[in-house]
Amino acid sequence: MICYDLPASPNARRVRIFIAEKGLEIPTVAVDMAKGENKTAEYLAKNSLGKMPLLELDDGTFISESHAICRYLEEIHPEPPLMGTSPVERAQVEMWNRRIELEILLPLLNVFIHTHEMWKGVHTQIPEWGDICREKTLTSLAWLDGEIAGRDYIANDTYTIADITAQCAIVMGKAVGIRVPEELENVSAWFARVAARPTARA
Ligand SMILES: N[C@@H](CCC(=O)N[C@@H](CS)C(=O)NCC(=O)O)C(=O)O
Repeated sequence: MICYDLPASPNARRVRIFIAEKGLEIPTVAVDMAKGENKTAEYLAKNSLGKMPLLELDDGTFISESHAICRYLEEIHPEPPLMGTSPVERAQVEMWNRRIELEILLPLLNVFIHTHEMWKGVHTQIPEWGDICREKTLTSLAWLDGEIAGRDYIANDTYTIADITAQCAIVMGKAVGIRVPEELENVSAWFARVAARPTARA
């Protein structure tokens, strides 16, 4: 197996942390977006969207989309479970992961894409949209703070992919000056908890 990686990417980081939490060793290839390596014919043949992360299996199958990659790894290496173990748990982890993707990761990505230097000339930037997404992110963090009151982790009482998605989003937020406001005590405590895990810097 090979994992095509983009070191600065929150989505690629989600997969790296997932792999580390599973205790797996999967060789990675860093794709240099600045050099256009993800737009070469060779890479586009592997993933026609030219995005990372991307998992190549030993039989030549390619799996893109960070959640799909994690799902595959969870199926072949169920321990420790990171996506729930019963039908209800699996649904709740999925629900929370989706909520975090849509309510926090997506607006943060938009802040990044529409306001950060790195994306100048790569994607059309609409800074006003970035500002709207910045506000949306802060509203969503306040919502999450209420939701996780009394819980150590986001989806249930164990660490799951929903936590991984949220911690990667928050790490990326720092690059665009968005930090968890101090008054959001539940999110702050949760982030300190997940950031202290040995895998957090994967
Ligand atoms: N939904 C995809 C998103 C993948 C994605 O957008 N990756 C970004 C980095 S975070 C990328 O490779 N962008 C390259 C480009 O847009 O040219 C996932 O979850 O893996």
